[in-house]
Amino acid sequence: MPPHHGPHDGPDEFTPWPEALARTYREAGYWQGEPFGAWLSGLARRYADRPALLTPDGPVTYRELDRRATVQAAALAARGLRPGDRVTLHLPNTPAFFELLLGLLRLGVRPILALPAHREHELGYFCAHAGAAALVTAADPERLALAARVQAGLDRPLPVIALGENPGTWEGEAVSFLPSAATAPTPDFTPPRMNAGGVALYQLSGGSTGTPKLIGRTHDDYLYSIRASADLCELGADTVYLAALPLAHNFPLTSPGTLGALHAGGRVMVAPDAAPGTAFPLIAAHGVTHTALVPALLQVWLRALEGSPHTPFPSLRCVQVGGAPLSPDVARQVRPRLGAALQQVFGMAEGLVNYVRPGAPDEEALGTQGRPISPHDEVRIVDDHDQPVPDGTSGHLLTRGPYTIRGYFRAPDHNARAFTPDGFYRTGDLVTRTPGGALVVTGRHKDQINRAGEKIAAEEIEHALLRCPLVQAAAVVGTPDPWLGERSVAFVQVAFVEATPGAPDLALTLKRHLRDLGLAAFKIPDRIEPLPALPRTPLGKTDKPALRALAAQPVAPSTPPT
Ligand code: OOB
Repeated sequence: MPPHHGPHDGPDEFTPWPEALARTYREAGYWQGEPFGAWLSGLARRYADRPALLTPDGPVTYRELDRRATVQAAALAARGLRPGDRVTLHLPNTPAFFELLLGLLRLGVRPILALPAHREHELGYFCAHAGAAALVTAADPERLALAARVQAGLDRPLPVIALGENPGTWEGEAVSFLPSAATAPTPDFTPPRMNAGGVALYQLSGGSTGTPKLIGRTHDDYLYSIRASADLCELGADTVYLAALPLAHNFPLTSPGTLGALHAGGRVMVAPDAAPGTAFPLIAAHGVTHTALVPALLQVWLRALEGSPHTPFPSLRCVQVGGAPLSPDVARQVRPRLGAALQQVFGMAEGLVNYVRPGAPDEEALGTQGRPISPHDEVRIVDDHDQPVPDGTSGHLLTRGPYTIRGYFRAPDHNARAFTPDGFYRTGDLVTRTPGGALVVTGRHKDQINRAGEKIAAEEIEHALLRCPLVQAAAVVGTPDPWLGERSVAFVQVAFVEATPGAPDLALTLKRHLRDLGLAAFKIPDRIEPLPALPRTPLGKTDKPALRALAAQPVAPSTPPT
């Protein structure tokens, strides 16, 4: 019988794998029919009184983490959340993230994993698009003010559930404060029965379209990627994993990330941010063995260690780097400066994750982005007509497999373009395959900017710019940057430019416009340049290659429009 996905899942909401493949994945032992709640109970039995989380208030054992998840599941149920509901989860990097995430998963409520940098533009969209039953956030004044703005922007009531004490600054409507589970008594709560083939949570697509896409990951597929990643990365009970990147992102969450470290019986330490001044003392104090960084942060770490005579962290074994292209020059510095092995990771929230295998020769470790997790990950490298290219030639990466989605949530038109008829996901990445079978990312075909690992869909920013009455046309492109990988440049054709002395500069006006719309700060273009008209292709589309060339010039011409 095909798996049941949940009370709200129509065909636009979840695209199942074909039954024959689903059977293969079950028979191979990838999909174990175990939902997250049962997985967590299993960890609590297996690792019992061992520390799971290292927190400023002391260690939290596996048994205690399991208990706290139950406390929160019961508390969330008492606030009216029901299995199958969707909520937007917007939390900072704190250990309490795990009691809430695991509490929601145990209750069968599906969190949309928003990033800390998201603001009312993104959070409002997720809540509206997904018909969220609540916005779950932290009870700090800044997040509460943001939650009130999200509520105000929606045309239906949105309950807010805020973790922590009421700071007395609430300005919105229905809010309920959720005490920390640490001191709460264990409730009498029986978790609902759940189908592991159903959606557990929603990851977010980096995307290339006007609106972000939601990625429904099932208990079965997500747990498979976590277990397989933890095994492949050789995590064990002696692993101490430092989460320095935003906890909700797929890389630090599951590749193998915090959940992989927990699966292996290791310890997880959460850094509030990834600055050397924050992360370095934690690595030293807690004997961190593994961490994950994007290339831009790796460069910040390496710079902070410049001139240091010896490697500073005897415990550190492996630094994973992924999310954006890593230059071989920077890659080469990891071992001598950090005293740890470099592991490149090339993954995506939609599924497929590639790892350089531990112990791989330097040539592969420094110069490739690894190989897929699973023998059942199917990878096709094709030309513009979907025809396979010979090995060693760059082409579009298409993929399907036991943990790669078959369709985004409520996006039928986009799905028709983003997936082939036989279910391969068009990643938008250009890659080659080495004779040894490893993938090398050579470029990108999607209209996206990868700014320090944070993905910006050009179209989303273009739409936002067009909402300013001054703007007649807008195009956003990336331009290479030695530190961030890429910076974003917006070219705009404007109705007029105020040349009055003292009048606000156009770039400042437009940046303020974007901020006022509530866009995440990383999406605000680094540069905004007026052009008399945007260059067009013969077909009348914006000529982005021409704009990229323009953006890469040392000083882009800023001729006033006519
Ligand atoms: C990870 O996930 P997303 O969804 O934020 O971004 C995916 C995209 C990829 O399609 C690719 O364009 C880029 O990010 N990317 C890389 C890369 N890793 C990701 N580009 C070059 N080299 C790499 N190593 O970024 C993500 C998810 C799980 C694990 C690691 C990264």
